[in-house]
Order: sequence, then structure tokens, then C-alpha cells
Amino acid sequence: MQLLLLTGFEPFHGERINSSWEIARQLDGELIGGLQIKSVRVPVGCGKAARRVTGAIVRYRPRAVIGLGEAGGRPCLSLERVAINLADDRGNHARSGDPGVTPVVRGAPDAYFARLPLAAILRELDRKHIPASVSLTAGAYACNALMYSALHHLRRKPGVPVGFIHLPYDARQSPRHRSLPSLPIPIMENAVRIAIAVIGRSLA
Ligand code: PCA
Repeated sequence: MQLLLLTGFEPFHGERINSSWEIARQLDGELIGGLQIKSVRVPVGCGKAARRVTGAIVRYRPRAVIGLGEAGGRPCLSLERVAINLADDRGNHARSGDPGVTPVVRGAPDAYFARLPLAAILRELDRKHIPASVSLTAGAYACNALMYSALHHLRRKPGVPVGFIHLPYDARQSPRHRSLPSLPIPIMENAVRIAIAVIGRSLA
């Protein structure tokens, strides 16, 4: 059975849930587009996230990798196009100042592009009326570090699709963030299923 490694993050910044793990754990074990989902929960921190995802890749030898993460404040699903070799553990609290130049992987390339059929995924989400867009920055925190290290680790296996999807807050988080956008988990979960089905078709 071919596995798709699906990662989701622990709650952080005082939240009780993280939409990314809520969805990943829900999909664990499902068979979608010929790929069996293996979900892994990831700690929030650049180094820890990078180690967890590379460890999971070594252990499960997945046919495809999708990272999920929460991007509170974004209005729709973000299909990340780029991961950069920059690790800023100040996280989302860092609204100003210079993040410095700490790399995710020392001596590695400045950036990698996602290896997912983003246009086809976007088309399918549009067809199902699920709001999504392609994003040109995954930030410089744990989500970017996870995406970067997965792409770096699998750089010699170009046939393995690797990418990352940022999610808005879950609607259950909206009482804490009344002026920020959110989506109900079932809609986001369906979106991730659709993305995986498109990836599965691209491998068939
Ligand atoms: N979002 C953060 C880290 C964990 C998460 O879910 C980020 O965007 O980097």
C-alpha cells in the first residue's frame, strides 16, 4: 500500500486546538485516490518540526507528503508554492524586526518550490466552491521549516509529491478571534481530501 504522509501541528499560542491536527487525525488511515493516509502530529518549533517530518519520512517511506498548518487570520486555504531556508523561532509574534539568517538546513539551497499539482488542486477546489489560493510565503516559522526540510530530504526523489497547505482558524476558534476569518473543519477536511485525490490521480 502506498502511503501519503499527512502532518498536522499541535495547538500553539494558547489555542486549544490546531485546525491542521484536527483534520490530519480525522483522515488517518483513510484510503484516498489510492493512497493510504498516515497522519503524524508535529510539535511547534522550527527544529522540532523539521526533525519530526524527516524522521517520519525515513520511517514510513511515503509516496507523497502533505504538511498542514494553521495560519490564523488567512481568509482561505493557502496552497504554499515556496519554502525558504530561514528559521525564525519567534514565530507569528515576530511582527517586526530582522529575523536574522538562521537556516533550516545549513549550507542547503535558499528555497524549494512545492512539488504538488497546485493548479489542478485549485481548479478542483474552485469547482467545489471551497475558497483557496496559491500563497507565495509559508512564513519563516515551523510550517515553513517542515515544508523546507521535507523538500530538502526528498530532493533526490523528484517523483515524490511534497507540499504544504495552510488553513484558516477553525470556526470553533472564532470566539477568540471575532474579527478574523475562519472556516468550519468539515469544509477544510473535505478540501484536504480533494487535494489528496488530485495528487493520487497525478500518480496513477
Ligand atoms: N502554524 C505555524 C506553526 C504551527 C502552525 O500550525 C506556522 O504557520 O508556522
